[in-house]
Amino acid sequence: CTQVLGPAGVAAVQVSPPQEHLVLPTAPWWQRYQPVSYSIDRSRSGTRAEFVAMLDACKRAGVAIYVDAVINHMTAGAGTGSSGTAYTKYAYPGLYTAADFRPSCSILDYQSARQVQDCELLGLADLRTDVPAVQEKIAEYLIALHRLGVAGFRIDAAKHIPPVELDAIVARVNRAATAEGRTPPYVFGEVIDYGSEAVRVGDYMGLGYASGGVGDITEFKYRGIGNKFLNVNGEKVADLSRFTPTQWGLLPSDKAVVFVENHDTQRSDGVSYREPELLRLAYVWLLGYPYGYPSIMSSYAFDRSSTSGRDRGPPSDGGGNTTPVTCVSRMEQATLNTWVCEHRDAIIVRMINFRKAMAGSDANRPWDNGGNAVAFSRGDRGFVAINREATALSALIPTALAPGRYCDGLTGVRSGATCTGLEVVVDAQGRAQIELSARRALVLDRVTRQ
Ligand code: QV4
Ligand code: CA
Repeated sequence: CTQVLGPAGVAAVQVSPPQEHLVLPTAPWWQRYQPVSYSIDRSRSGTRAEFVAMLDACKRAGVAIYVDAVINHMTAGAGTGSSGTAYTKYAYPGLYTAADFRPSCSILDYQSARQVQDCELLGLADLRTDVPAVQEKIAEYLIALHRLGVAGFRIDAAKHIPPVELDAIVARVNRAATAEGRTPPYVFGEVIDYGSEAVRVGDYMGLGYASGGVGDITEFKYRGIGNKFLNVNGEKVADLSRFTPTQWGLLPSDKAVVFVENHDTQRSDGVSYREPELLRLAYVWLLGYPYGYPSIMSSYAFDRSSTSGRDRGPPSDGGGNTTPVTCVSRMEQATLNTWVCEHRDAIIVRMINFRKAMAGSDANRPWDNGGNAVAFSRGDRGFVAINREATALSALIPTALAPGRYCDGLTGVRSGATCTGLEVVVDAQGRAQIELSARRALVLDRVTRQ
């Protein structure tokens, strides 16, 4: 927060579930998605004091923290949690007893909303989120975090919690915040909806509003942009020049949390640090195009070709505790068990700046080459060009920019008459002569105009 995120202009960071969690000998990353209690005294990331120190440092740097809130379920078995709590699947000392869980059943049919919401996701004990006492315990957990300075929550497995019940929980949190003089937290639900199941993103549209809060939803369909960059199934980058949220059946822009990949999807397929050039270009689109609230997945390197590789937790000590993070200096250098830290990539950081500079401007003047190059303007203030071709691009492209000489925001900075990177001339008709080598992008901002 102090050295990287604050200076880069990052608004917020989503952190891993901080509560007490399941502990297994192999310490897979997903331990943290099986809560044992709502204590934050000890997780694999450290102690409560360390968590609070992080919150304070980030707050000072102007960076908000969003917590991944695992509130649909507890664990799938029995054991001792990361803070030493002994539990069984339906009994968590001082917190939940068997009566707080729904009758056990499996989710077999995603066409049945009732099954999806009232049965056990992955065999995880499903909380009776319809019961006020359970709602209150979950809300107390979130309220305690909010009091500490947590600014928002990702609601894990929101699709598995009936919207009215989730809204009742969020309302408790919002009302407590208002009563105590704090702004209600930002909340967004993880609802995976590719368009073919009973539960839809639209079911969660009003989340938190009745109680004065703000609620968004993850928009997984937008991951489709990754396929354009990977060229899977004949898809190509030029397809994006005709992109509109309605045509893709997406949520309205101001409701959608979007990403190239998240911590789940990055384990199966999708564009990743393994193809750094493509990943950078996908981020130029994600951050350059005005749709949704974008998030950047920051990872450690792992092998996605085997189950044990996919399950592998972050670099840890012998006790399964995450060790302090050291980032590789470039994505290209990532090797097994190192931190990739995509969020530090120079292109991605410059795109964060560009996105902020362009806030409030539309996308217009779409252009493409019919293949793997695309371009568009942002209001009359900016311009984005992406060349994913294996060869150089040379094209005269219409823009909404005023004539002049512009300095590419991805490779250079303007100081007086000098541009330290690529310079682009926009002619009297507003056309830009774009020369981009293979798999490169550029962005122009009118503040660099000479
Ligand atoms: C296994 C079997 C089950 C069996 C169960 C019971 O697969 O069929 O019923 O045992 O014995 C881990 C294991 C998983 C195991 C489960 C319970 O991987 O094999 O089930 O534990 O022991 C993360 C991981 C999961 C992990 C889970 C709990 O991704 O692999 O499961 O944590 O530790 C849907 C949902 C969506 C969800 C997504 C994964 O709609 O909400 O599946 N995404 C979120 C998180 C995700 C997290 C969870 C939800 C659960 O983003 O990271 O799952 O909190 O699409
Ligand atoms: Ca449920």
